[in-house]
Amino acid sequence: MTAPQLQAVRAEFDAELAAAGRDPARVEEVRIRFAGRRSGVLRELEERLKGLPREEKPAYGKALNELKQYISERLEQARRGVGPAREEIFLDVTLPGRAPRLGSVHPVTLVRREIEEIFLRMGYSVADGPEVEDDWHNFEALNIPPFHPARDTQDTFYLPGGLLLRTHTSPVQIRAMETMELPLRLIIPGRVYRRDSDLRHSPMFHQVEGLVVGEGITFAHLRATLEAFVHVLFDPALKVRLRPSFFPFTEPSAEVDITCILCRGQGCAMCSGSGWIEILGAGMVDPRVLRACRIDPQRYSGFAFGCGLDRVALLKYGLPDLRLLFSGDERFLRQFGSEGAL
Ligand code: 2U9
Repeated sequence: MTAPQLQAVRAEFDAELAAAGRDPARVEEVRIRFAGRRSGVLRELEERLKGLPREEKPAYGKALNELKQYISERLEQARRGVGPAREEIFLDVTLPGRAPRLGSVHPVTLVRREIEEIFLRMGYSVADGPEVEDDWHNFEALNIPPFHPARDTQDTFYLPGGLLLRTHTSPVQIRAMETMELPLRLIIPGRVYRRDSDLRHSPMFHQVEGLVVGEGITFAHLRATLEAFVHVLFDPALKVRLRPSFFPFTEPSAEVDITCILCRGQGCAMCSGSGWIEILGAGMVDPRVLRACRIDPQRYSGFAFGCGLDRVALLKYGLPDLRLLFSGDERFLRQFGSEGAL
């Protein structure tokens, strides 16, 4: 056995190890065949060393040791699955790194934060309250008598024990008026629930409501506040229109329209040709509501407003279908702000 013959053994080993790939059982077969203690090829070659003429032993011994070292290193690499071939494939340091996937901020959250910011700058506080409510805070104190259609089982999710899922965030304002000192300026964003589900209605949706109570609060304050609000939220060039309306908890009441943000008042499909889009409901807090919260309507007055956050998100981002907001579809959600995702 000469050094070139050892080269041949090495080539044979390389070929078999390459054929074994990353299959641990096949790598083990190669190990046994070449490095097995009893009958491996290396063991056989060691035996032959003994029978060589004296002068040939050093050169052969050295070459055999190198081969043993090589085989043991390559087997170890193969067992760990990091042979040179694998490094060449998987360690291309010129490839761009993989960016970790961050979440994105839901469009309704974006709109809620924006609205909160606008009112915080006007001196308001942000409040919240329970989503499971009692009849008093959700209806009675808001001047919604037992026969009012808003109490119809079609609209309200009733729970055992006389409780219900709040149908608006207004009960939070009732709780605030019952407990907080006057004057107060609050906005309340939150989830509300109604038994309604179609193209434009979801059984859970989001509202933001506002309430100001103090001495000398007038309808002019209401109008100026809502104009400032929609000018910052949408566009300072928008016109704002108040239409007389009715809500049990406000008197007088109004529905608030803005110039259609799609056609700028020309008339289009979004505004049904009218040039106007309804964006808010509002009014002066009904004296009966103030009295229910033990506030003297002779001394104090207040205004309130309400707005559907989901609808604002549809308008602001030009979305075609409310249900997109609740689909959880990542392809949709990924398109929205990812800054400081949490
Ligand atoms: C108190 C007194 C008055 C809140 C108001 C509206 C008018 C209104 C709707 C807008 C779209 C609900 O999400 S929506 O469907 N809201 O039109 N909300 S006034 O008035 C209050 C609230 C609390 C104590």
